[in-house]
Amino acid sequence: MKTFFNDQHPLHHGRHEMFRGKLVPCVEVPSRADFVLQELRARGLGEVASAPEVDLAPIERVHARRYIDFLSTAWNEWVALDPANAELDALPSYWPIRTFRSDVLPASFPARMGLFSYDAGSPITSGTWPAARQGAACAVGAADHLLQGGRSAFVLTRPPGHHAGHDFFGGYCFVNNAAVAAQRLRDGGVARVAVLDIDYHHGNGTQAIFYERGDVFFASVHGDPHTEYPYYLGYADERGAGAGEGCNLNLPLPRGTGVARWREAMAIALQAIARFGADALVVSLGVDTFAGDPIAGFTLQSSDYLQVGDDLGATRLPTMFVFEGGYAVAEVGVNTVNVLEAFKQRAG
Ligand code: SP5
Ligand code: ZN
Repeated sequence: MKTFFNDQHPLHHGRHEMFRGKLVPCVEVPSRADFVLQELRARGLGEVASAPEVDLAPIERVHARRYIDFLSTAWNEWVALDPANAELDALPSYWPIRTFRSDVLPASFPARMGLFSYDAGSPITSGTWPAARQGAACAVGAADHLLQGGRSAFVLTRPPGHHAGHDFFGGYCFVNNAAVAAQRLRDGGVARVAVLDIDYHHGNGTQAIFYERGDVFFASVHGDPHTEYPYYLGYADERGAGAGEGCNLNLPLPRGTGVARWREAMAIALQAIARFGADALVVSLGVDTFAGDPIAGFTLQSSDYLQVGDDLGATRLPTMFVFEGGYAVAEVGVNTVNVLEAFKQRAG
């Protein structure tokens, strides 16, 4: 399996996130990706390549121009507010909910920061944009690998992407790598693409991007949003709209769910993807379903990820994996590579 590694990822290095009234150390840290890379190499999973830098066109297929403009200038604008800000992460303080306007782009940078975000847990740092942009380049590289006949690929990048929407960041995500890849596959001639999201948290950004589309199926197994982040999306009654009616499947599960029930849910998602008639599969691979994850609530064990990879390999679809969450840093490499290695063994 060919890995597209984002070697720019350490440029994104948040210091703090807002959590229940306090600034606390970020859980989404650079060492996450380094542990996965180390494990990939130790187990000889295959070639590790970096992606050629791409222009913004494939990102603009998914994200709004004014949002990309915001991301690419955000750090400089943050420091321009006050030179002392160079030592602080940028976090939003104001949000335009419901009866506020979102068509007006305020001149104030803090106002724009709120316009383009939905939480205060996703700091922008000096290197957030170059890291996120290069992550999208890796997603494009992996999609192109499938378009050229490759059977599988892995995008090893951070920051993650599945919470980022058409014009907003949140949930540690800025550019939606899985969505960029799915759209790239469509633009390259793949008629029907499925995105399967198995991160602990619902992939609200990916769902929203494709919600009214009949050409990209979105399925997600995740913690029940009644109690779990991102709270405001990911319920079972969200089934797609317009041309996308029936092309969205949410399988929320309660905190404490173990591997048996979790695998049953993934099997239901895979059946729906087969019925849809997908020609290629993008897996948003978060391993924050692990029992030891510090911010999640399922109880999968490291060995269970071998079974997950085997289940995915049985679909026989050209498949690309995109790294999302997983915050038990010491185990994140083993858990991720267990999925990939078992997939490879099953799929050949
Ligand atoms: C990609 C992904 O997995 N995003 C998850 C975003 C979850 N954000 C909300 C969780 C807040 C917990 N962080 C505070 C940790 C204090 N111990
Ligand atoms: Zn997650």
